[in-house]
Amino acid sequence: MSTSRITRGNFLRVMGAGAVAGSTLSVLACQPNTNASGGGGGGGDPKKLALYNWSDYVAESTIPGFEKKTGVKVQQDFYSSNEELLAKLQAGGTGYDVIVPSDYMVSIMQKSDVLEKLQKDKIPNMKNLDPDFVGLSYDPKNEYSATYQWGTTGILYNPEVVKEDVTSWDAMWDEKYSGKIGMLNDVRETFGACLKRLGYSLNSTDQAELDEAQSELEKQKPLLRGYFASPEAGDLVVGGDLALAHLFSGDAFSAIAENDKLVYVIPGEGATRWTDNMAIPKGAPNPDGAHDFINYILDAKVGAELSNYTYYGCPNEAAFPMIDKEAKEDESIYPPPEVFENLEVIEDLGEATKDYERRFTEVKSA
Ligand code: N2P
Repeated sequence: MSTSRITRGNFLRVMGAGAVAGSTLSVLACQPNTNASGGGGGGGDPKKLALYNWSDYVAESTIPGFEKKTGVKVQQDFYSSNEELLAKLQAGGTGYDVIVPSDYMVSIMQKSDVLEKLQKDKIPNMKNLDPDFVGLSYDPKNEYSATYQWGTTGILYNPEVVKEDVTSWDAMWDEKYSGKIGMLNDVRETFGACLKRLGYSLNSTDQAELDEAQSELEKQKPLLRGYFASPEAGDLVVGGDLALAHLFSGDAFSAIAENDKLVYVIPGEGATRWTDNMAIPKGAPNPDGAHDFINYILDAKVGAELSNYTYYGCPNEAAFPMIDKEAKEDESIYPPPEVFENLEVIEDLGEATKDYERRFTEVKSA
């Protein structure tokens, strides 16, 4: 297992996006967690912590470091979309202590009453967060969440098959690559990419715009190899099954670590910029351990190790001086202003969420 993710710089290629290299992360042992959760939380084994996270989202040192420091053993399970995480929590009894929802999902979860309020006095390292990542609209007082990492969702492609610079989402609709295109199995991301391609906001609730996006996704579907989870899409590009994949930036960088000819781009029409956050689900068996874990992640050194490994954006101001220079200078991680301005954050659309879900189900079953 390699410890350094950054082996070379291969900077800005297309529309402010570049490619970087690093090593892949081996996923920690994953076993289903079957602890029952009690109503008000607590009551679990204080020496165990259940983390429910996106895959490839901790450094090699992150969990062993916490276990060594606290004597608390961490069990990690994985999900691949915010909607999967929400469904799991709503089904109840997950026994998870810490989860990592994105921006809009923090808002949905808070309204759905599945989150515990954070006890800020137990998270003194909150002060390390960059002010740009504190008090965001989805949780203005950080009552429920603390920022973990941030990144983008774009396109990874193989230039040996796609012999033109990819600058637009149009590439994902190009018949030349029929059968070699993968989109995310993620309602907001996939509708979002399509809405951006059409020049609309990825938070649109305009029925005419959504009808148009749905019809475009239905047209795209026969060209697709499928809808995938992001890490799987990266693997399929590496393995040659896909020429173009819609995926999260860090998963693209993991794929590039295996084949440095691959390129990650943020299409010119714009894309998603997301912020993921640590939160504690209602009924967490070990809320004290959960607060300790959140505080540990927000430590400057731990935060730097995390972002140096995941190759996502570091929201920890105190950690920033320890972020690898190559990463800091990489515009596919920290996009320049003209690219950044084109990125949009997915918002909680309230009732319209159901409309998106119905439409995505229709697309997938078309
Ligand atoms: C981590 C994926 C992060 C997530 N591999 C998207 N919000």
